[in-house]
Amino acid sequence: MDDAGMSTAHTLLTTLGVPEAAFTGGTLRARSPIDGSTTGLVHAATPADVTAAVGRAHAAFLAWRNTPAPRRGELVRLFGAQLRTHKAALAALVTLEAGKVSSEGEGEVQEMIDICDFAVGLSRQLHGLTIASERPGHRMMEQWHPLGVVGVISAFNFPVAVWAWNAALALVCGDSVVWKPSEKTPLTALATQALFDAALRDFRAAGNEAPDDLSQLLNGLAPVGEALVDDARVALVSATGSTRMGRAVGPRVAARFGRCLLELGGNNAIIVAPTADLDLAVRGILFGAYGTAGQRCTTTRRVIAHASIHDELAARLERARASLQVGDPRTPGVLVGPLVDETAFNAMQAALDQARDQGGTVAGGARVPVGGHADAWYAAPALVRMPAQTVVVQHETFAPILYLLTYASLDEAIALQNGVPQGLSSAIFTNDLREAEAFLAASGSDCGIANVNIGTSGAEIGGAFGGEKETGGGRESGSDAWKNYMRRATNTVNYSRALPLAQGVKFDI
Ligand code: UN1
Repeated sequence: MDDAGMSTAHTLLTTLGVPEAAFTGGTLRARSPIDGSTTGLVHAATPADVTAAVGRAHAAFLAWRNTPAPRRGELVRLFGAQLRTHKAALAALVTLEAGKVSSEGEGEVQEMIDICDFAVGLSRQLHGLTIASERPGHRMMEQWHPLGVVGVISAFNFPVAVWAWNAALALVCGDSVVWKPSEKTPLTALATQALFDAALRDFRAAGNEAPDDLSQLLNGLAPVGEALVDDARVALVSATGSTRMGRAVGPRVAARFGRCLLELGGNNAIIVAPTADLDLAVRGILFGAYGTAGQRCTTTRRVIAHASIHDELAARLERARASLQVGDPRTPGVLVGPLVDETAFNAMQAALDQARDQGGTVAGGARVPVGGHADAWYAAPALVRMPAQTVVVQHETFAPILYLLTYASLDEAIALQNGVPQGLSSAIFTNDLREAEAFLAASGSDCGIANVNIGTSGAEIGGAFGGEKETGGGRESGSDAWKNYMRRATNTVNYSRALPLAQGVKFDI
C-alpha cells in the first residue's frame, strides 16, 4: 500500500465529510492512476444489498413524489451549494481517482453545479400541455408525474458529473436514486454521497421534510449493477459506459418492460473543410482528441480533412501533438494525464498495432515513464494517418489516438463521418455557410451532437446529451431530457352534461 496516495485521499475525503470507516477495511481497492497507489479499501455491496436498497428507495419515492416539485428543487439547490463550497476538494479527488488534469477535475465539478442550477429552475417548469378536445365541454391535458426509483450506472471517466446529470433531474422530478458507480472510482462516489447527505441535513434543518434513502450509493463490482438492472422496482436504468455494457443492460431492462437511458460509446469525427480557420480547428482537435487522455465518450477520434488542407493540418497537428506535456495531472502545464489502468494502455497498443497492419502511419503512442511508477500508465498521444476508414478506425478505443483521413467532396466527408456504428458527437470546421448547414441538415451528421467551428467534446449541460446507433439513443442533461425521469398522464375532463364519444361513435342505450 502506498502511503502518499492513501494520505492525500484520506485528507480530501475527511474534508468532504466521508467517515473513515467508509474507505478503510473494505475489499474494493481504490487506486489512483496517477501513480498506481492504493487510495482506499472500500466496502463492496452485494446483490442482496441492492435488493434491500431498492426497497428503501421505493419507500422514499412514495413519500418524495408528494413533495411539491419546487420544494424538491430546494434540496437540489442546497446540494449545489455544497458542491460550490467543496469544489476544490472534490475536484482534487476527481483528479486523484480519474487522473484528469486539475482544470478538468474542476470543470467536472462545475458541470455538477451547472446541472443543479438547471434542475432548480426546472423544478418550477415541469410543464404538460393543454390540448384542444374535439368534444364540446371537454378539456384535455397532460401531466408529468414522478416515475419511481432511478438506477444510475456510471463510468470512471466522468465519475461524478454523469451521476449528477441523472440525480439532479431525478430528484426534482420526484424520483429516488440508487447509484452504482464504476468500481474504478469508488472514492469520488463516497464524497459525492457525503455532500448529498449534508445537503439533506441542511434541507431538514430548514424545516423541510424528506424521506431517508432518497439517494443511495452502492459501490461494488458488476453483480451489483446486474442486480440493479434486473430489479423490477427500478423504473429507469440510466447507464453510461461501453457499448458492450449497453448491449447487456438494454435487453435485460426491456425484458421486464423497464425504461432504459443508454449513453454508450462514441467515435466522434471533425470534418475540416477548405475554408476552415485552421488555428481554431487545430485547437479544437487537440483538446478533443488528447484532452482527458482521450478518455471521454465525446473524444475526437477521427479528423476528416479536405485534400487541399490535409497536409498543412497534419503538419500542424503533429507539431502540437509532439509538444503536448504528458505527466502528473496535478502539475501545472501538463495537459495529458494517465490512462486509467494497464488494460486501457494495452488496448491502446493493440489498436495502434492494428492501425499499422491496416496501412496506417503512427506517430506517438509509446509508454511515457512518469515518476518511475510501475503501475501508472501514461502514453504519448498518437496521431495516425490512415489510407481509409478501416476496421480499427470504426472501433472506439478509449485512449488518445487520433486517426486522420482525407476527403474530396463534402458528401464523401459526411458519408465517412456517418460510416461508423456509433453516433454521439460530430463537428465541422468551415466558414462556408452552405457546408455548415448541409452538415447540420437531415442528410448531414447522424449524431446526437453536431457542432460548427467547435470540437466534439466539452458540451454544456443545457443541451440534451447523447447519441444514436450504438451510442444507445438516450438523452441526458438539458433540454427536455427530464421527461425520461417522469411518466406522462393524458387526462380528459368532461365538464358538460352529455357523454359524446370521440370519432363520432354512437353507443345509445
Ligand atoms: C462522458 O465522456 O461520458 O461533452 C461525458 C463532454 C462532457 C461530458 C462527457 N460534458 O465532453
